[in-house]
Amino acid sequence: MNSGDTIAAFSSPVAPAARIILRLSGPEAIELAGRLSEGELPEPPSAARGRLGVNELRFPAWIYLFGAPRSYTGEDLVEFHLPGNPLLAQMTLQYLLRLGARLADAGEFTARAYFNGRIDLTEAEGIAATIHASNQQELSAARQLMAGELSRRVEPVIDEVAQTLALVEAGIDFSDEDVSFLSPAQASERIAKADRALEDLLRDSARFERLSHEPTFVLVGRPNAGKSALLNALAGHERAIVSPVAGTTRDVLSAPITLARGVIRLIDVAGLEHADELPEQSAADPQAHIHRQMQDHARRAAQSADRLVLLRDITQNEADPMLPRKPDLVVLSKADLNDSACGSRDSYLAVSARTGDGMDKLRAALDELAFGATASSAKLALNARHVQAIEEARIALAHAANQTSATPELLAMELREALDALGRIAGRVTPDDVLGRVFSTFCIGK
Ligand SMILES: Nc1nc2c(ncn2[C@@H]2O[C@H](COP(=O)(O)OP(=O)(O)OP(=O)(O)O)[C@@H](O)[C@H]2O)c(=O)[nH]1
Ligand SMILES: [Mg+2]
Repeated sequence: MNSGDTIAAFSSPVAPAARIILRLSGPEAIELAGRLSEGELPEPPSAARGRLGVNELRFPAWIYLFGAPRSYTGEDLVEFHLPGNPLLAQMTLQYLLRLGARLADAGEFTARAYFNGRIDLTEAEGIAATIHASNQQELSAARQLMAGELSRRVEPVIDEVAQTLALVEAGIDFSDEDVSFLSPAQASERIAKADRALEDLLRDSARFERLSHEPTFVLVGRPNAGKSALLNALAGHERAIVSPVAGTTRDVLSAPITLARGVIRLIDVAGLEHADELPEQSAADPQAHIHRQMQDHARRAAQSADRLVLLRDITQNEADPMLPRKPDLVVLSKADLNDSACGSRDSYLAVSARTGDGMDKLRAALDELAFGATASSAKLALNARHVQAIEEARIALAHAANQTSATPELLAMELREALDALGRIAGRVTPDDVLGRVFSTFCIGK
């Protein structure tokens, strides 16, 4: 990444559309824009409707000029809003590359913004998270990160630890004199306060890794409970075979289900049986072998699911199958066949894949299980890097808390370690490999 270059890339999809956006950033950006433009360009910051000349072609475009350092990247930056023709857009980019611009790497515009001090590392990660967000909750969590919310919450903790460290170091410098800057009790109190703030931060946050994959929901139940019929009804198409024969589903099947706030992956597996119902183990019997494998696969899928949904046939009075853990939701199937003989089952969600009864309620319940209660406020998104830094800081603080009455040098060392870890969150002391990882998750043009 050489910030002396002028880089160019599309920052919108290159597809037939109202506009295609081409970005140019670096020391030559404004000069190159001038060479493309037919007329004189106004001084930045400005927006001008002009005509561009690319090879023999002349066409209108909006040209936005931003002067360093007041731009997204902190450098001279130009945005061309081109007519939405992909061929024309590609020709314009190629032309700029021939004039001396270089094609931007993924995330390079944002990396420049970081290196020029326009944003800190957590804001850069927020931008990446926004690009990759696949549901509303992720989007609002990413927005908060982008807006610098994490840095704002870590900043007071850094101040607290830094002040404590300064007082401890002052005590070391003046150890010959009879002055005390910080009593052990005061040191403990300050350390405990910093640690509490970090604990709160972890508690109030969503782990981005956990949110950012499609949550998996496994449908479990006895054979013939109606699992495959329910999968089909939720998916809106015939994904799985449905039949009155128990043991229809053998493999693990799945379909994406779009709910109000995002997409989950719903997995349908073979009906689970009780251990005593399994056919006699006989190595020679291929049927028994298949049967065991079906049960194994189903149990393994249930074990690794994010959420377990147990389906009970409303017309049967059967014991539930053995499950690897308590189900997150119990649903009664075939509600259309319900008769009063089955007694009151009001406390469970009853649905019918056949008539669609109860399906809206089921969708709402799945949505809540996947994306949290609707009323919950947008959480702050933490990724693995943030969590690791916060946890390292807390370990150092715990060590420091044990050293408040010991030699001040040891206490200072632990506090410095906590400060280092916290500094890494906003990228104050960040090694190159961490930066590489952060920016590699971007797409080109950002
Ligand atoms: N009336 C009614 N019948 C249903 C409903 N859902 C499923 N069935 C019937 O119940 C039988 C079993 O349905 P499946 O979806 O194949 O059940 P399953 O749980 O996938 O069964 P296995 O794959 O064999 O474990 C079929 O005959 C379905 O037509 C429903 O909501 N109402
Ligand atoms: Mg099935």
